[in-house]
This record gives sequence, structure tokens and C-alpha cells, in this order.
Amino acid sequence: MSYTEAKSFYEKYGVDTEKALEKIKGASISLHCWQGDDVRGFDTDPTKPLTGGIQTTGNYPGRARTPEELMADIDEVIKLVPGKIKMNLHASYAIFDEENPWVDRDKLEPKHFKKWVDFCKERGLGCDFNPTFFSHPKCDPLTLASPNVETRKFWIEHGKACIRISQYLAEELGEPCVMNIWTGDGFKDIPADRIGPRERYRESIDEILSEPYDFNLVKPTIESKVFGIGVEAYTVGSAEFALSYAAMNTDKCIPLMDNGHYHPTEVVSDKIPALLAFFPEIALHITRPIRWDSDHVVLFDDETKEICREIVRCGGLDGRVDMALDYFDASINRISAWVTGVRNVQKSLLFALLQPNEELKKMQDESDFTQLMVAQEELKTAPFYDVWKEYLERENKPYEYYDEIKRYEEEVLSKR
Ligand code: RNT
Ligand code: ZN
Repeated sequence: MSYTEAKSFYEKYGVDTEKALEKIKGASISLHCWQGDDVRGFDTDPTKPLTGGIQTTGNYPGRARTPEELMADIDEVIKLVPGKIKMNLHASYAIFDEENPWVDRDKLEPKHFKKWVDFCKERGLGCDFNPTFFSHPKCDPLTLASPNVETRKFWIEHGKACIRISQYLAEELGEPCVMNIWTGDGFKDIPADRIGPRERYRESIDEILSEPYDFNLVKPTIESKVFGIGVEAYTVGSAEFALSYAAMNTDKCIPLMDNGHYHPTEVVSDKIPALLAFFPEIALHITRPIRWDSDHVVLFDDETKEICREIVRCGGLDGRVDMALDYFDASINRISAWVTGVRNVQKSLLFALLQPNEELKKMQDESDFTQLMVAQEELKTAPFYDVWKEYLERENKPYEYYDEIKRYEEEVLSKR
């Protein structure tokens, strides 16, 4: 089929493919810098294991070891993805040099991210940010929830420094900066006190958010989690904790859901409209959990499609949902992991935009569940390929990208 034929196919269902193609262009997806180097960053010893309950597995060659290598790899990703992307940095990706030597995380300043600002400016990208509350000697192992005043103070200062850096990124780049607060705080085994750490965590976030910022420019988000490796019994920032914090502080922050952070039969696609019934804006980490928060590369699978349908149907593309990727696979070519994941979210969004959402809703409201099922099933095999291909052509991006990734692997990655 050609695009013109696909266009008339969709027209029969009342779908305007041109409108869908226009809309998908503006859908901004935040690209997580940490896929390129297995979440190591540049501020601590890269041979030390990750902490905070997260883990990368695999040792595929070619990991980015320096800011220059990571930036070159991101450029290769940008070459292969259509649409609008935004950078997403962790504080551990601060860039130190002779002029600005290493400082600990509580002393970070905007200048340590100047090179990233230049990088984003040259490419016309906005930038999101994350304080890094893990993989650091000052995790005792708790951070913001620690009973130790000194530990807590260090991490609160880190959080405040990150608010200032986020404000700087937003001002320099002219796009709001989503600043996500996640810690791996929790216990391996049954705790004796569950409320104490949560009260301290709440107070620590209060202190971080007391640092002045313009809520239109800096959007702090609170991410929950169910458990992590080595943190199986108790997570301080649980779903109820994070959501309650966000609900009680709607003038200061927004909730963030990572679809790897729930029990396996819970789905974030259903949680999106639940939250949007209350919050004007929410944020997402899009990942692919297999049995646990395994952070596999996002595929064009049922739940990703369903998440994107809810984003589209709930007006998420009009500023109500901030979308970021969050996965890290070290067992395959990392550039491919990045590109495949971004493109699969974009594909899922385009797929959702090509559904006759108003007509389907009408069928549901009229209790015509027979037609609703038939129409939804017919649309699953609609000529989506032709529209996706048309989008890539208009954006000057290739449909097939494996050969280019192989070329880059041979010429660049294999020499590291
Ligand atoms: C961990 C959380 C968190 C991290 C990143 C690196 O389970 O999902 O968002 O993955 O901050
Ligand atoms: Zn996450």
C-alpha cells in the first residue's frame, strides 16, 4: 500500500492521517542520557557497583566513558529519531575540568552543566534534570530518609543545588525543566519503623522544595517505587507516599509514574486517567519491566500502546503529560537500545493518534460494546506501516537503521 491508500483507509474510520502527522511532530520525549553509559555518570568511580536498588546487566562493548563520547553517541541517536526530543540528565553527569575541578554533589553549580547547555543549544534541545541520590559513598544506605542528620543534610543540599541547576537549564534553553526526585531509600528486610523514614523523607523533600524556583520553569516531580534489588522489604517512597506528597503540594510539584514500579498486574495505562482526573499535569518514566523493574528497552507492545492511547485520549500531548524514557540495557548495542526505545514510543503515539477516538468513545457511551470490539480489532491491522514510513520520510529519517548503527559500532564504539 502507499501512503495515499492508507490515508483513504483511515478516512473510512473518520481518521485524518494528516492531522495525526502534524500532532506527532510536537510530542516531546525526554531522552535519558544514562542509557549510554550504564548509569555510571562522571562524578564517581566507574568501577564501583550501582546502588539504590537499580542494576544494569550485560557488558556489550562500547560504553561511553567520557562526556565527549556520550555526546557523540547522543548525536548518533538524534540522527536516527524523528520528532521532538529533549535531553534528560542526572546530576552525576556534571562535567569537571581544570577550570572547574571535581566537587561533591552538595556543591554542584550551574557551571558544571555549561557544556551540556552548549550541547543542547547547538541542537535546539530543552533539558530535564535529576538529582542523583544513589551510587555514592554518602548513601548510608539511606539518603533523604536517613536518621543521620549529617547524611540527610548532605542530600538536602544536593537537592537544593539541583533546583538551582534546573532553573538555570530552563532559563538558558527556554523550555521548562522537569526535575525528578527519586531515591532508592528502603530496606532489604522487615523494618522496625516504617513511619520514621517516611516522615523524614517528607521533611527532606519539603526542605528541597523550599529552595526558590519558578514553578512554570522548574517542575519538580516525585517518583514512587515498589521495591529494588537489595531493597525488597520496604521502600520509603512508595506509591502512596509519593502520590500523597504530590497531592498535598500541587503548587510545588507533580507526581511521576514509572511503569516498572508497580506490581506486575497493575498497569500505568489505567493510572494515567486516574491521576489526570485530579492533577492538571503528570510525568511518566516509560520503560519495560520484565517480572521486575528490569528496565528493558521499550518495545511497540500492548502496554506501551495502551499508555500512549491514554496520553493521547486524555490530552497528554497538550502539556498534561511529561514523557521521559527510563531504561538501561548493557547487553546490546546501546545506541540501538536508545533509538529503538524512542522510536517505539513515537510509533505508539502515532498509532494512538490514528484511532478514531471520538467514535470509539461514542460506541462506549451508547453501550455498543459489540461494535466497539469489532472496530478496535479491525484497527489493529490497519495500514499503520505506511503512515509511520511517511512520517519518517517527511522528517528525513531512515525506516531501517540497523546498518547505520553497525557502521557507527565498527568505526567508533569498537575502538573504545
Ligand atoms: C529507578 C528509577 C529512577 C532511575 C533513574 C536513573 O528505579 O526508575 O528513575 O531509573 O533516575
Ligand atoms: Zn524511573
